[in-house]
Formats: sequence, structure tokens, C-alpha cells
Amino acid sequence: MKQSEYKELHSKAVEIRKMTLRSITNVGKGHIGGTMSLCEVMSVLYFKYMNVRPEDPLWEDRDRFVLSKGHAGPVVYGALVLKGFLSPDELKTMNRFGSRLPSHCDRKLTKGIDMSTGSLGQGISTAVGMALGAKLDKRPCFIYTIIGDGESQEGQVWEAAMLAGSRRLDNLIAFTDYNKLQIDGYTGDVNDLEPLDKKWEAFGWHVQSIDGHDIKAIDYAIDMARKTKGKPSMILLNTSKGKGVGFAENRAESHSMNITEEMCAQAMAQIEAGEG
Ligand SMILES: Cc1ncc(C[n+]2csc(CCOP(=O)(O)OP(=O)(O)O)c2C)c(N)n1
Ligand SMILES: [Mg+2]
Repeated sequence: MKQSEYKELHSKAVEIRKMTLRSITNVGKGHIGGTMSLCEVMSVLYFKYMNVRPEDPLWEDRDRFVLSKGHAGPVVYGALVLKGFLSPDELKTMNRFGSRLPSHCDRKLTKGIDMSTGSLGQGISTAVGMALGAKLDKRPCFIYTIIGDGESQEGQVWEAAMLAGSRRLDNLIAFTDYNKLQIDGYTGDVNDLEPLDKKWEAFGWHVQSIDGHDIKAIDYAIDMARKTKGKPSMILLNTSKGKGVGFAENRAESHSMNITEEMCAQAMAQIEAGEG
């Protein structure tokens, strides 16, 4: 990756982080932890890889994106605004009565959203169905999906994993937001996932484990996944819940928390200074 490209993707990640925090602050409460952990992967996906057309959002050969951990919807809206699917003004309506931007993604309401999600475990199953459908239709697209680490305790995730492995769906690229925290605390204490890489491998997936905030590592891993034939790919993103926001980072309470204008201003300064 050229240095200029890296800088561009880094600045897009910063923009996504700021827009997401702004939209959550407008409602006064939201999923700060699990949105902040995804800003870098959303930047690389939407500004390097996702083959989509904002002017033709239902174009049949587009790449699909399914946010299986649907509670992080605001981070997708940040990316969709920057990509030109949504206007910055529309973002101000997020989660308000009558808004087309609910905090959990809804494909019938929002331009650029491919699947309604929020019930953990279901998103990855629909992504497997999309990948299978694209194979049957011989469409040249990729299906990307992000699951949570707490979400990975859902049995349905492993049903989806088994089918994708057995059908060798190499057009499916999944990420785990491995921030090590779920609502009630550390995943290691609630229901340990380790060895997570070996589990996905056992289900027939190609697995990579990377720093989920390292733009270059994300880029390299997606490139590898796209080149891997005969297997679906899982990219384990080792992330920090609440990344970049001092009062939220690595705290279970950041799952869904109140945020005031003062807290937002403090966080924006930290994000701009790159302290997070
Ligand atoms: C089937 C189902 N059970 C419970 C919930 C409630 N819920 C929403 S987010 C969440 C925690 C998810 O943790 P994780 O996957 O680690 O996501 P993170 O908070 O790190 O973004 C839970 C239990 C849900 N949305 N769906
Ligand atoms: Mg988590």
C-alpha cells in the first residue's frame, strides 16, 4: 500500500469515528464501545474494497455487507455518508422517531444497507445465504460480514460456519470484532472463545488474526482473503472496545452508554490528537 493511500484510509477512519460519535451524542446514548472498534475496518472495506454504486444501490452485481452485530449500525452510517449513500443532514435524524436510520440496521429503510440485523447470530447466516446465491447466479461479487466476539457464543453462528465451510464459499469474507468484551464483561470470563482461530479452521475456513486497528494489516488480510480459493475467510480483528475514546476504551460499560456534549468534545479532541 502506498503511503498516500494509507494516509487517505487513516483519515477516512478518523472521519467515520467522529461522525459516529457525533450521531450517538445527538441522541445522548448509544453503542459507543462496539462502534469505535470498527472504524478502521469500515474505512478499508468501503474505501478500498466494496464494489458498490451509491447512485444505483441495488445494482445486482454489487458486493454485499452484512453487519451481523447490528447494534453497531451508526458506524455503517458514518461510512455510508462519506461514500455518498446518505447525506450528513440525514445522519442528524439517527434513532429519532420516523428516521430512516435506526440504531440497528434495517435494509427496508436505509439506502446502502443489505440486511436488517440486531438479533445476534442471524446476520452471518444471511451472509452465507447471499454467498451461496451469488455462486449459483455466477455473480462476481464478495459478501463481507462482521460478527461480534460475544455474538460468537450463539449456536447459530456455528451452523452458518459449518455450511459455508462445507460449500467452500470463497466469496464470503467474515470478520470477528475480537474486542474481548461483551455486555456482561470479558468474553474470557463469560464463555471463553479460545482457541478461536482453531475453531474456525476446524469448520473449513481460512483464518487470519491481525491488529484490527492497523490499516495496512487489514488491507493485507482482505487481499489475502480475496485471493484464497476453495474456503471462506475469517479475519479475527484484535480490537479495543471504545477505541479512541478515553472514557469508553476497554470498558464493559461502554457497550451502551450515555454521552453528553462535554464528553463528546473531550473525545473529539482525543480522536483528532490521535491519542486513542
Ligand atoms: C439473539 C440476541 N441476544 C441478545 C441480544 C442483546 N445484545 C445486544 S449486543 C449484545 C452483546 C454483544 O457482544 P459482542 O458480540 O461482543 O459485541 P460488542 O458489544 O463487543 O460490539 C447483546 C447480548 C441480541 N441483540 N440478540
Ligand atoms: Mg465484543
